[in-house]
Amino acid sequence: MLEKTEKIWMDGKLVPWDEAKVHVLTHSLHYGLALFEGIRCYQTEKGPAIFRLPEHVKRLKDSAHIFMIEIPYSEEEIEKAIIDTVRANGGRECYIRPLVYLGYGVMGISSKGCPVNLSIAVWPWGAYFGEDGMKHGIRAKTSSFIRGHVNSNMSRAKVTGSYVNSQLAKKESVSCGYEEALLLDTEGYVSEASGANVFIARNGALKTTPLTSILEGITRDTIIELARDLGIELKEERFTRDEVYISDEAFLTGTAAEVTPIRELDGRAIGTGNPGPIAKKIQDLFFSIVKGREKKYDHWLTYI
Ligand code: PPE
Repeated sequence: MLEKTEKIWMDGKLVPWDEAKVHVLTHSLHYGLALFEGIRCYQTEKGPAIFRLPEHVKRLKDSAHIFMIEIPYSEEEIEKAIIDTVRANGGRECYIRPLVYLGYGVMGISSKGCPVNLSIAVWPWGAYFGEDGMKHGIRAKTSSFIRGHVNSNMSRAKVTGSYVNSQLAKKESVSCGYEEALLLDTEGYVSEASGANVFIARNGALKTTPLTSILEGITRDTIIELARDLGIELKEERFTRDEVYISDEAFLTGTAAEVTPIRELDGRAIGTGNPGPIAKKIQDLFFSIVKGREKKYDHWLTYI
């Protein structure tokens, strides 16, 4: 169950958690178009810090631009509102969820004239797959549902509608006893997980899906930069599900998932069936960075 915090930012005001409500005829509730972000604030020795805040706010703006929706706030105003919300909730470690939605006043698919609203909520959210998944890796299943065509839902946008597909895949995997779904693209190559990007490692080199059918993950971008800095070869190249089967290692990246090893796909152990050395090295560095312990990457943190 969701753990309540105190205040939620709604269109410029911080309102008590229980009063952050919308009308049932809110446009986005009916037609599945809202833009959102997932951001994490970590506790560091220098106080709370938000990881890659400007990049997340820029992606929110870009998502809205793709759908021709004008957010009535600038990027600076949204960043400030996010910081204010975290502060208003005690500056604790949290997951931050900004949501741009089409509000109340217009019905019909053409949302012309519909108000555009922004809300920002924060809540504590530990390891996405639990501490055990983070440490020992998770089991995934290739989904019978595929990721949409690149001209279907617009993969560069973090749009709620795309998560209908994610939910189908996730429910299928979970009901079959797995923790996560691996979705393929329209041509049958690996795309991404229901809520995270995918990396594999073979013979000491990393591969991740190119930016076609996937969300342009900010954690993915982070890991690409870290791999390069660590001198690990990395290719952004399509790969098949059987290449995952015969990989030495595989892992997921995402704001919620952070860096989570995948230990099994479709009943086949990946490598030894335990998190491998590359995944562990990257995971350790990632957590050291978000906790503010790596000077070199401190520019990714907004201390609040
Ligand atoms: N692909 C998808 C489909 C996705 O939803 C996410 C994030 C990513 C890739 C990774 O993106 P990034 O967070 O920028 O590295 N998924 C968000 C929602 C998860 C949820 O269950 O809700 C997240 O991680 O915040």
